[in-house]
Amino acid sequence: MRLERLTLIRVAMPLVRPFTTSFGSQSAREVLLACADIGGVQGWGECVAMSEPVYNSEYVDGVEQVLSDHVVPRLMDVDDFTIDEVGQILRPVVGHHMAKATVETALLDAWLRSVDRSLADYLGATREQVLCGVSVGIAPSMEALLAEVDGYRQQGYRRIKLKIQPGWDVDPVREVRALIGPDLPLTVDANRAYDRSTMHTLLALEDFNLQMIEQPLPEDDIAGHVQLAQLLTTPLCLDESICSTFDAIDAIERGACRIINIKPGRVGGYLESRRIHDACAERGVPVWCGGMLETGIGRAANLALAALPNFTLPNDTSASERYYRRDLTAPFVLRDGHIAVPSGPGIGVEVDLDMLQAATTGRRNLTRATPG
Ligand code: NPQ
Ligand code: MG
Repeated sequence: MRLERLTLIRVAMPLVRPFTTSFGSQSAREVLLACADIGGVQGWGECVAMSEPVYNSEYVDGVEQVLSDHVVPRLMDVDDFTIDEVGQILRPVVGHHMAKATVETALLDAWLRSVDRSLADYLGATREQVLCGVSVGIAPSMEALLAEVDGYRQQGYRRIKLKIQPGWDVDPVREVRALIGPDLPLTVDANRAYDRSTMHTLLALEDFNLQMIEQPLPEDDIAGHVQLAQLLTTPLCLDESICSTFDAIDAIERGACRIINIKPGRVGGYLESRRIHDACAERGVPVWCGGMLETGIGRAANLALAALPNFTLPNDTSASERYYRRDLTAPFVLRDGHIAVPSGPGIGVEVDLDMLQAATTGRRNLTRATPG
């Protein structure tokens, strides 16, 4: 393929309700989209970076700059390349996984559309629908939390994940476990909010039959996760700590986690995500697909990935209505705790161009003639 033009589009997407975690509260998402044109076929990629570098070091303005000044020019310098060569072409650009994933996915979507093949089929999917969980933010009160969780339980979600932080951990877990009963899977996600001096609080969570504790300590404190894992029977899951297959294998072999959350944007794309999936399968470590409040464009691609065999735990691939009143694609709907995997060519969804236009706050064309 040959990248003729890449259009960057910014859209503002208000959330149905504020989403609060240990690193802040969001009431809207600023989403950067990439539309790649290869031989007249268009492909879409969604950037999962936030407006501020509070989930990880990447943020929307920074992604746009590294794409226009460093990533896209390198791809436009190559007259013909395959999707497998994109990673190699971009290797000189260190880091910036969310930026690279955005472009690689847009190219992957365009190429698969041009050969009339679905992303699910290309990645090696073995399911036609995936198991869905839901992520529940830190609430203004216990009543508000229980009401929100009860709503998701009635909608049929197959796992409840609670955001926790010091001071909002044991009580919400106890109350929610009492509400949902002993059988519905329950997990917690700290988003790195604890450290070596506060991690012992988490021992109190052992009484509530949690399926996992996600990212309790800072992303670079692997040794701390090893220590904590030895104190707990509840499995640890890593999210922010895993940015590559190397990170995944290292964390598993050191005993820092027994479950891995795969987010394509965090690891540099769907090809690296498949490599992490395979490395975990070889080591008997289950994976699940994490979410970054994607619109239907990113959600469609995540559903294809979550259809791979070793994605055996409920995924943060929630229904569109969990986050958005109106999505950029036809809405993804939860049916009996599952969402169907798109089967059309590429990511398998069409972008609602009217909704896109209405939500667009900025647009930029990157072409071969005038790179960046
Ligand atoms: C996680 N995702 O698993 C992340 C955290 C997160 C579904 O919990 C805007 C964009 C707001 C991405 C808030 C979920 C976000 C965000 C939280 C990601 O750690
Ligand atoms: Mg997480």
